[in-house]
Amino acid sequence: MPQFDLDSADDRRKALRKMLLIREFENRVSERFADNEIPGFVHLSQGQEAVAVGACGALDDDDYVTSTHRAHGHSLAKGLESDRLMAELYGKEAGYCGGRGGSMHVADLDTGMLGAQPIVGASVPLGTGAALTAHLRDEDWMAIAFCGDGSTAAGQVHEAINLAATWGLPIVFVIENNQYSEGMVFDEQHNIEDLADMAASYGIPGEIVDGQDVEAVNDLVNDARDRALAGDGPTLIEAKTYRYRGHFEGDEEPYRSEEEVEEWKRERDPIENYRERLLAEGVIDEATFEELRESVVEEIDAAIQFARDADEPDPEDAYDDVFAEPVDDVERFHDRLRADGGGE
Ligand SMILES: Cc1ncc(C[n+]2csc(CCOP(=O)(O)OP(=O)(O)O)c2C)c(N)n1
Ligand SMILES: [Mg+2]
Repeated sequence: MPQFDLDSADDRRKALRKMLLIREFENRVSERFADNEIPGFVHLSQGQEAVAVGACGALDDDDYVTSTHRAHGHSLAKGLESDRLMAELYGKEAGYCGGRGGSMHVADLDTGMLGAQPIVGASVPLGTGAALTAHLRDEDWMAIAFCGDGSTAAGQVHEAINLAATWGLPIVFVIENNQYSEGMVFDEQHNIEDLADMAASYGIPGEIVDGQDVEAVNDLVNDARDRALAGDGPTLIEAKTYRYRGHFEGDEEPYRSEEEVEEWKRERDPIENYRERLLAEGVIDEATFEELRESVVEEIDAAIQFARDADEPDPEDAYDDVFAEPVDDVERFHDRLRADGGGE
């Protein structure tokens, strides 16, 4: 069953809270990073919350997602807990990857989060591999591969989408078009206006959605998931969105104006717009909204405290989890591929 049914008032409040949680998580990460409390490198997604929450809200617990270097929103939206995610960013043992991964490598197989991928484009073949697993095992789950607009100029993205389309795999490709790839503006990198048009070259449906509208994203991904599970193959969705922060924390952003950023915040903010809609439709009142806001602040206060108090990893364990166990049913996969006419 999908995480959210956005016909239900309760689930609409949950979707709003989840977007607020992601916003608060990242605002606080930005502060803690500036204070040198969080090591490494962080990429934030404020402004893009409706894509993560709308898309992951259409998924069942058994479904998987793969993500990019900008993964906090996808991780929280899929169901990772804010405290263990924060601890991972702090490099602590209690983090999802024992503090070895940090912001750009967080993964939790139990929650269906197959991993943030700092190699641009890598989320797409990884998600396609997950979908191939579901297909070969005849299992009833699917995957979403999130990727950025910039990643669609990378070869592995096309190779993977082509295979997924040709083999009819149960996957939805969600391109978050936030209009920038590091400091490169969209039209310096692409000769088409809408990345959804790429879908025609693979013979799969391509859809454009307002990435600032959580319910529109959710509707479209719900339909695409149904197609995937019915054996009708992948869908490519382009969500038009915008990131408020620089490419990374510390980016001086010479490639865009402050006015542009302010206009998106003022006119197109996914949380403010959803708040107004739910107020207008009587799903929340101001007091309920305040309670939701306070509850996410409390949750993130606790997550930061948890991360600060957690132990450092033991250097003795540095080589644990480096090598994977062999997959025991690899022979069974070979048999199935041979029966399908390939895989020698
Ligand atoms: C293969 C590869 N090339 C280059 C980089 C450096 N790099 C990191 S993020 C990024 C831009 C990605 O843009 P996009 O896919 O639009 O994602 P966004 O940052 O906008 O979320 C680049 C070029 C990388 N990490 N991996
Ligand atoms: Mg981008």
